[in-house]
Amino acid sequence: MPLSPSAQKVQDALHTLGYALTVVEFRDSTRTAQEAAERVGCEVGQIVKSLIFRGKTSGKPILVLTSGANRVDVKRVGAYAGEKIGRADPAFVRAATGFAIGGIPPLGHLQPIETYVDEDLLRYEKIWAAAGTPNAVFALPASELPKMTGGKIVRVT
Ligand code: 5CA
Repeated sequence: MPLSPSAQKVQDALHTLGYALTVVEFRDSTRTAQEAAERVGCEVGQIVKSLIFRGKTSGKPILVLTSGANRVDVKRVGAYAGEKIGRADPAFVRAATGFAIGGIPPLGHLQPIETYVDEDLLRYEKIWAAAGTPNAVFALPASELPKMTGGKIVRVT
């Protein structure tokens, strides 16, 4: 089965960056971390949640790549960003990334986005991230995520 256009965009971005990683698209939903973990058969903590926040002063997007087992502390991440941050609405998320909520990938966005990587993800050897649609994911070695995204490794909880 060919990938849907948004999943193909992520596959192309991976190949362009030189990663031999493969996007997998499922018939059933991988919209939530729980569903994604069920589809691929891993712990929910091994799922990368790609969450877009908005700087309350700058208005710029901020991407937090967090373990599916964690809840982001917005005060903590705001301190790293140097301003208060809040959850972004779906239209802002799409404008910043080119993708819809539920399929936001960690890379391949319309613009470079300031990125933070949850240190807890690095406890795992293999992790899975969304790949452009609410049915698509790709597996990667956790150690590759910071380099792949230009993200800063931080505690987010
Ligand atoms: N495909 C899965 C696993 S990789 C996935 O994308 N998970 S996620 O956590 O990265 O994306 C879903 C997240 O989007 C939810 O945890 C929630 O924080 C956020 N979200 C869901 N609905 C909205 C909404 N209406 N506005 C803003 N954020 C939302």
